[in-house]
Amino acid sequence: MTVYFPEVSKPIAYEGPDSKNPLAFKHYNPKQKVLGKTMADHMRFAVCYWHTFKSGGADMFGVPTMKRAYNEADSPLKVAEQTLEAAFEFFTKLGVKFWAFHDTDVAPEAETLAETNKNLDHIVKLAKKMQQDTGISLLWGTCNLFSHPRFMSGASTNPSPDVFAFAATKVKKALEVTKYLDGGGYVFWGGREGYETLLNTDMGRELDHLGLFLNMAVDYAKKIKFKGQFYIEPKPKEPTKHQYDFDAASCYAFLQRYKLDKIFKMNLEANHATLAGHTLMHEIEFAAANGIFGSVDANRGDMLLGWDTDQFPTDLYDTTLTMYSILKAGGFTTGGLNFDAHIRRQSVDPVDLFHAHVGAMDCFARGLKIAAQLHKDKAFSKFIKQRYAGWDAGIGKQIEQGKVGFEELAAYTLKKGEPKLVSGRQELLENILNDYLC
Ligand code: XLS
Ligand code: CA
Ligand code: CA
Repeated sequence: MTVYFPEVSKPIAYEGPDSKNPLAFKHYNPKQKVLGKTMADHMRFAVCYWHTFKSGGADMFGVPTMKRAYNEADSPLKVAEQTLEAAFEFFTKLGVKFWAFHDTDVAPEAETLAETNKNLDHIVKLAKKMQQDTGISLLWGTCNLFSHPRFMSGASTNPSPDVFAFAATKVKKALEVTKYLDGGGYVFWGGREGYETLLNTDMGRELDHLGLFLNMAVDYAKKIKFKGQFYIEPKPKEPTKHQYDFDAASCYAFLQRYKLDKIFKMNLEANHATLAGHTLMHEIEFAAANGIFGSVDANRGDMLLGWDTDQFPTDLYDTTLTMYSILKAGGFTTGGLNFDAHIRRQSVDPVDLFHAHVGAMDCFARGLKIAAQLHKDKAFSKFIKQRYAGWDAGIGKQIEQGKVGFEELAAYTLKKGEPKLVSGRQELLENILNDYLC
């Protein structure tokens, strides 16, 4: 069997914080228990197929920079087979238990959809065997409804019903494939479900079509007995100027309107939160507060750039706060941390893929340990509890219990007078966070 990553001869091991080996974990010890659960179970790391194996460093100004042995073959199907082998070698050496892919990442598109589906069937059969042999599972499957020119004006929100039908046909197949691979979930990212200009767009009609489409997907999943979790992935812009699934809050409003809020959860991406003017922590806490927190695409943007750079997460401040909110939300059930990130154009060597993933996993492991300590010590929750204590008794309790209305509150206020100013202690809390980080 061909070895595609000879630079890494054995699985990446945990060597502890003093190790100087760049290809070892210094903090991620999969079996180590944190708050009663192993690190592996807390984080459920997944490698994403599209960035890690299919993006070759191309950008708008230049062709791919990265050469990969698995791309050398005389037919696209052979390339797909080799890439799959390389992917499972990579997952195994890295020690992750999950992967994620779009239909078009794993199998080549042919002249007709029927032939494309044949390619897909061939590849997923091989993938099923590799999953069985390695114990690696599919975190979620999805369908690419944005790259082909037919989807230039959207998929389910396309002005043409023929494109809607085409997209439905592709999602039908992707759901079957995800079920076949025992996928734990299925993601809908609305790649081009949005608009460039309202001058040519019937927004209300497009939203109705998106709602119809997702309901059809739910019906079909029931029919084929696909039990995985459905996720919707917010992103405010790019590729379209405005995307309907803008952020967790707008997705939640949409899901409620189309009676999907009990079925879908959120797949939240760090970089998308940034683009929406939020933090990932905000998105997770909003989702958790509304019972729709599901999974995370772990990456980061660049605060100096306004686009989706999909970089590997290496900022300890971010990973700590992400893990803090995930722990607060009760942790993952079906979801996980999927590295929806790609190495930079200049990181041309296959070993750079390992450096990126090892560093990101370690950064999350450190974040988890710090976040767990913050929770254990109630570093912030003690303060928050105290801050809202007024609601646990007296007038606060009466308001929460619906026992008083405007008249009672007016009588109360006129008697009590001006409320006392209470410090929010932001600077103190930020200092406490820094104390835990260092
Ligand atoms: C693109 C999205 C995409 C989804 C899956 O910005 O992040 O990769 O995660 O379709
Ligand atoms: Ca994503
Ligand atoms: Ca992204």
